[in-house]
Formats: sequence, C-alpha cells, structure tokens
Amino acid sequence: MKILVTGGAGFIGSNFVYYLLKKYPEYKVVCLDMLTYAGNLETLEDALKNENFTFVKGDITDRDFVFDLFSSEGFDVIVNFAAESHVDRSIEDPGVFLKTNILGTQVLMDASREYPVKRFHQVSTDEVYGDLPLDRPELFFVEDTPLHTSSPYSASKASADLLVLSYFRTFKLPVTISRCSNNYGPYHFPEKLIPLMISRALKDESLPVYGKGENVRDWLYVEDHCSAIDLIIHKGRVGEVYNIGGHNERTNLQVVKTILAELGKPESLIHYVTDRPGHDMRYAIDPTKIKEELGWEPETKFDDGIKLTVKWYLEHKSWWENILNGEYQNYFDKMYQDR
Ligand code: NAD
Ligand code: TDX
Repeated sequence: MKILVTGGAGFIGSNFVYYLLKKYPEYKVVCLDMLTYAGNLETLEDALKNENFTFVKGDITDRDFVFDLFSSEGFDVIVNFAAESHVDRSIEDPGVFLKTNILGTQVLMDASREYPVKRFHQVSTDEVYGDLPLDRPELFFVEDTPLHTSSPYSASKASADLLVLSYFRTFKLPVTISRCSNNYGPYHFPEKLIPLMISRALKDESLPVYGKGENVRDWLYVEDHCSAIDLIIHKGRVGEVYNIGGHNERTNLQVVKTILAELGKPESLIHYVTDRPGHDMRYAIDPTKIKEELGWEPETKFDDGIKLTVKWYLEHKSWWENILNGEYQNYFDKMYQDR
C-alpha cells in the first residue's frame, strides 16, 4: 500500500504520518508539502530516517508537478490535509485560501482520475456547518446539517467538499470526507489558540482572548483524529461524509484557565482583545455515524490531553521557539499590535 499524505509537514498531517509509519510498518508513505509558513520539515526529522517514508516538496496547485508525481509513484490512497488552515489569516487575505483549498483539491482529484487510486480522502472541518447558538446545548452538527460558512477559510473548505462530492457523483472517483472538530496536541503551530497560549504563558506574556472568551470549541486530541481517518480510508464507504468529535466542549476561557493552572501561571495574564469578525459561537460534533458504522472511539479526554500537550510543549521548547523566532513573529505583531 502506498499512501500520499499532502500537508504532512503541518500539524495534523505530520501526526498522521507518524501514526501510519508506526501502525503499518509495511506501508510506503509519501508526504507532499509546499512548506508554507505552517509547514516545518523539522517536524518530520524522525520520519525522514524511516526508509518507507519519502518527503517531496511541492505545491498541490501545480498541475504538471502533481501529475508527474502521481505518474511516477502510483499511489493507492490519497489523504489531503494540505490547506491554508488559520481563520484569522483568511480574514486578512482570502485569495490563497481559495487557491490552495479549492483549486489544489481539484488538481489532486484530477490526478487521481488520470492515475487511478483506490481512495481519495478529503480532510475537512466542522467549520463548514457554521456555528450553533450557546443557548441550545441540545444541538449538534450531523453529516447532513446544511453547510453555512462564516469565514473565507470555512467557505473554501465547504467549496472543496462540494467539489469532492461532485467528483464522486459525476466521475465515480472513490472519495470520502471527514469533518473533524478542533484538534490539539504535539506539533500544533503556535498561532492557534492552545499552543499560542502555552508558549506565551511560559514567557509570562499577555494572553489575547477574543471578545469575552465565551465561544465554545469541541476539542479532540490529534491522535484520535488520526485513528478516525485510518478507519475511514480502510473501511469507510465511498461517497460518504463522516463527522469526527469526542464531546469535549469548552469555552475559550475555560481552555486558557486550564492551561494557566497546568503551568502554575496567574490568570492576570489574560487580556481581552477585540473579537474576531464573524466569530463562530459554538461548534459541537455528533460522531454517532462513525462510531456505529466504523466502531471509532476517541481515547483521550480533554483533561488528560491538555496535560499531555502542555508536557509536550515544555519538553519541545526548541521546536516552537524556532518558529517564534522566524517569520511568525512579524505576523504576530501585525495581527495584535492595535488590538
Ligand atoms: P497546518 O496549517 O498546520 O498545515 C497545513 C500544511 O499544508 C502545512 O504543512 C503547509 O505547508 C501545507 N500546505 C499549504 N499549502 C500547500 C500547498 N499549496 N501545497 C502543498 N502543501 C501545502 O494545518 P492543520 O491544522 O494540520 O490542518 C490540516 C487539515 O485539517 C486542513 O485541511 C484543515 O482544514 C483540516 N482541519 C484542521 C483542524 C484543526 O483543528 N487544526 C480541524 C479540522 C480539520
Ligand atoms: O489569540 C487567539 N485568541 C482567541 O481567543 C486565538 C488565536 C484564538 N482565539 C479563539 C478563537 C476561537 O474561538 O480561540 C478559538 C480557537 O481559535 P483557533 O485556534 O484559531 O481555531 P478555530 O478558529 O476554532 O479553527 C480551528 O478549528 C477548525 C482550526 O484552526 C481550523 O483549521 C479547523 O478547521
């Protein structure tokens, strides 16, 4: 079995690469990643020592390059993680989100038709469903909840989902889609809430909480996302969408306070800043379908996962400090200086 993991130098893709190499020592894994600001080859240092792993630097929107790669490698399965993934950046500059997330997906699917694959799996997000109100805790996203996006990021992911389903219906491309809730864990880029708060709290810097901090996210430890995708690509039904989430809803303020308690830092570091435009209120996944059809169960509860994550960031300071010393710093100043 030869699997192409696009975006494998990013947060979830790299965790998936390690998951595959460990669980299936006989599989060949190829990672295609352009190494944007969010891609970090250092993350794949250990994978690069494995003879079943190959890294290829390239852009999923580069049709000639992608077709040549598919022609020479002959992939069985494609798992498309490659994307622009940060909502705040999509509000600053939507163009690259549309290019990578929509057109990049099209190029990968066209190549999958030309050089047939057994499965094309699209890694999507719960953000395609929009948000839920805070005062209706009984509501959850199910697979046929209407798409109702808020940000250019989520609109680009929803567009890609529609395109993927159209390739199933029109061209019979054997696709699956997963829509997962917020992930956290090792190698999470420190512009996203949890690693941003850990890395800043460790330096006693202020922690920018948007609005009142009452928005709710449904957190899933990244390894549980990997095990769900593993099940879907091996046992999922083609043409189907699977929601992934573990019922770990927390307000942003609860998350930040948990991190501060774990690090023994004071809550006075919390600093309320202007809200994100169009900020989604609540995400909450109903994972019944993947549980009943494929027997998926998440293993890590939030209270344990956040401890593991804080420990990982404490033990891997050089990984995130290298990022913070680079281009990311300019980005942080631009986003937060007038906030
Ligand atoms: P990330 O930003 O950490 O990583 C994205 C990776 O894609 C990077 O390595 C980057 O270099 C690569 N990439 C970007 N543009 C590319 C291009 N044109 N060609 C090749 N590679 C390119 O993202 P992540 O958080 O790991 O998310 C991975 C996927 O999972 C995304 O599709 C995202 O929409 C989805 N998702 C993320 C979450 C979450 O909580 N982070 C939740 C649900 C779904
Ligand atoms: O500095 C911050 N302060 C803050 O209050 C940041 C970066 C975020 N927030 C809030 C905004 C959100 O309510 O925390 C919450 C989480 O924010 P992000 O980490 O930016 O994640 P989110 O917008 O929820 O999107 C994430 O989950 C779904 C991923 O980035 C997406 O790629 C995924 O599809």
